[in-house]
Amino acid sequence: MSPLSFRLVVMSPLSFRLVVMSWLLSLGLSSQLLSEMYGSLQSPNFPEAYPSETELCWNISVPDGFQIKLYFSHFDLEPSYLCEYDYVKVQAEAEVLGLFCGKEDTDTEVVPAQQVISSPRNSLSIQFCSDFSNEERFSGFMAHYSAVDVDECSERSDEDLLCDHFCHNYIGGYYCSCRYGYVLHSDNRTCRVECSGAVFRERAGVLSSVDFPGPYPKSSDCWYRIEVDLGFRLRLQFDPSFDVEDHPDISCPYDYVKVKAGSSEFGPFCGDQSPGLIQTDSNIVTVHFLSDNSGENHGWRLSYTATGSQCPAPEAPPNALMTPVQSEYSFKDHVLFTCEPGFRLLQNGESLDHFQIDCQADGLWSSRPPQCQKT
Ligand SMILES: [Ca+2]
Ligand SMILES: [Ca+2]
Ligand SMILES: [Ca+2]
Repeated sequence: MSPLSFRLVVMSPLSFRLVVMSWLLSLGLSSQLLSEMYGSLQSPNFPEAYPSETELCWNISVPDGFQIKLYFSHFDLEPSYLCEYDYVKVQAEAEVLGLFCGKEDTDTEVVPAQQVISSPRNSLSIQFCSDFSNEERFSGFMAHYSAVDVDECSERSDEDLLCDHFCHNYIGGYYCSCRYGYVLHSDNRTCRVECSGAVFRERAGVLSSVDFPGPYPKSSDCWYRIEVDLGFRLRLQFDPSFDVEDHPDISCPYDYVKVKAGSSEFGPFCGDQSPGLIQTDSNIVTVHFLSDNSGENHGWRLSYTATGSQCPAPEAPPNALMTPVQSEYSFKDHVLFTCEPGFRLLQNGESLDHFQIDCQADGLWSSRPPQCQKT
């Protein structure tokens, strides 16, 4: 066990396990684990000549959020065609970052010289191999490594890890934040909105996805309720401009709009085809809009109107005057009857100046028209 490994033993149970593992490995594979934030490694007997028939491996592992920078302060190995005799190989996750031998660069040999080798992630392995001879007494190598912070905000390699709005780098990690009005989702990267709870009570109105026609927020679950007086029926008209993330084969697996009216359901809707006009039989409609954690789509907008039940056009009895005269009458419309001069108005045997009937929620008039009798 090397002095470096021995120092690790007192650190933590995890380090202890790793050291034991590396010690066991070293019995067969001569492999050593380096898990400090910085350190050095060297060929056996350095700065004396390295032994022949030797294979050694150093595995450097640092915490997530760091990468490893490695450089060689000394390098002197036997030169050979494509480094087939003695060599140092630097690898990260099965990718070879460097294969070195010799004392200086030639057509077929590469030395690390001044270059700093960076691991893509938080691990790096260095392998040293010597063949059966070292007659010229090459002195081997000395290398140093250090863990450096990964600036996740500027690297932006993995789209799934990107912050939706703002990214803040710190040493050993990063965090995301959101624009005003948005809240960070529990995935810690997408920004959602609080968009539920609104109740629309006017007889006509407009509702849309948040920020329409800008891209709608991710990871959001929005419930909109339209509620008008009993007897009205809600009619929804979606704008032709409609853009909700879809899938070519599966029906709306990511984002969708659904409309619920009484026992009827419409949707789910997604894609770029507007749902158009939806006539419901209900005075209460719920619009549900769900978005997942990715995609940039422009969303939707709809305008709604409440129409009352239709009553049949009443017929004015002889010698009666009726106002207003319309082609259609619907819920909450009134009609007022009076009689021509020389006639009196009679309703249920009562003599009145005028008489009003109302179009009711069920599409029937509140009463029959009155009679006009000659005085
Ligand atoms: Ca050799
Ligand atoms: Ca960082
Ligand atoms: Ca989406």
